[in-house]
Amino acid sequence: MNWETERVLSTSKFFRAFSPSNIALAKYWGKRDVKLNLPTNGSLSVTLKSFGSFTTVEFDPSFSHDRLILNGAHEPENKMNKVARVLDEVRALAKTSMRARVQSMNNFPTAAGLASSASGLSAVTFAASQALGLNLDRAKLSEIARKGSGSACRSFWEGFVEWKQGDFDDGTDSVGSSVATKNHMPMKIFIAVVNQSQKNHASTGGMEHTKKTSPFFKAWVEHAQKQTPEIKTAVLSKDFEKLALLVESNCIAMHASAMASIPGIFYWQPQTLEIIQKVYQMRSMGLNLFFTIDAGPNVVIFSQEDSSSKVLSELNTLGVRILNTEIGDGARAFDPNEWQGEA
Ligand code: 2P0
Repeated sequence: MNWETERVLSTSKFFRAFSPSNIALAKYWGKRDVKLNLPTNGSLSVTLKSFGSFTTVEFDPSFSHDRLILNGAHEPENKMNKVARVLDEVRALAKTSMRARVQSMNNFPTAAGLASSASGLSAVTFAASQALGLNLDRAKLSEIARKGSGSACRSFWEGFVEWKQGDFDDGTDSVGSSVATKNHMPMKIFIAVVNQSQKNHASTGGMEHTKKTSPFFKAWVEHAQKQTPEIKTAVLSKDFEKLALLVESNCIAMHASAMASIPGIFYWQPQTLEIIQKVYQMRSMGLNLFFTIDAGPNVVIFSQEDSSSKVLSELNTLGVRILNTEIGDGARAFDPNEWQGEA
């Protein structure tokens, strides 16, 4: 995509936004309200510096319907649900019925298994609201983005971000907020890319299936409700050792609840376990690191800076692609010259 040559009509309202992906240290896995994406437990994430969605939203009175061009390809209308939900919310606030053209490019490889719905839906929310002249604060942007995709509500802040479970039926108190800045607890982030194919169970369906059929779902929710505040405390007190144990336990409990569904959902592949073993081995060598795994086979490894060069050289012996980044900033405007293609 060439951002310079994209068509912008003289009558249109237009904005470009970059929004980063985020990786949960305390995971979201289960909804108490499917329509509003209200979670069964709070979660806490880290905002990624280098990987996210570069998104333009253009509203024009001449457009007859909403369109989404994702990584250069037109998406069929039946794949527009999440984007349309966000656009409808923004239109209602701006009191307009103009349709939109959304163009979004991810700079991370599709195979990286990063949450493209988190970066994509937060970018659409920010760009659409700015294009229509709404100067919404981050909490309001977070509330709107959550209705598109739950994890998107965490991409508006730098550093460490909490998404509160909330108590209200309308979800207005179930939004993200900043826990700590990106420099609070510096870490290197490595993504070990196990598999090139798309994941076999989309998160939305995977969560519902786990909730309906897994004998461990209730235990997972109780565990997560207890652990999320503990993970927040470990972050605030910069207790890396405690954080490592809690994050790995949270990840394994989430996956165990999904695996016990009927039929089971296995996101892990043999190499996923091999990398977990490698993390344990590196820790026994005195390196400071921990892992987490989202709804796919790839492993995300967080390393303290003093261990990171040794961790990277050990990871490179595994024969899988390793992407690396750091903790970064939340959603913002972008200049088209920033786009450098897929990492
Ligand atoms: C998380 N995941 O906390 C967890 C861990 C995947 C595993 O948030 O249905 O794409 O759109 O609200 O946000 C992925 O879930 O799901 C996710 P929807 P979403 O990062």
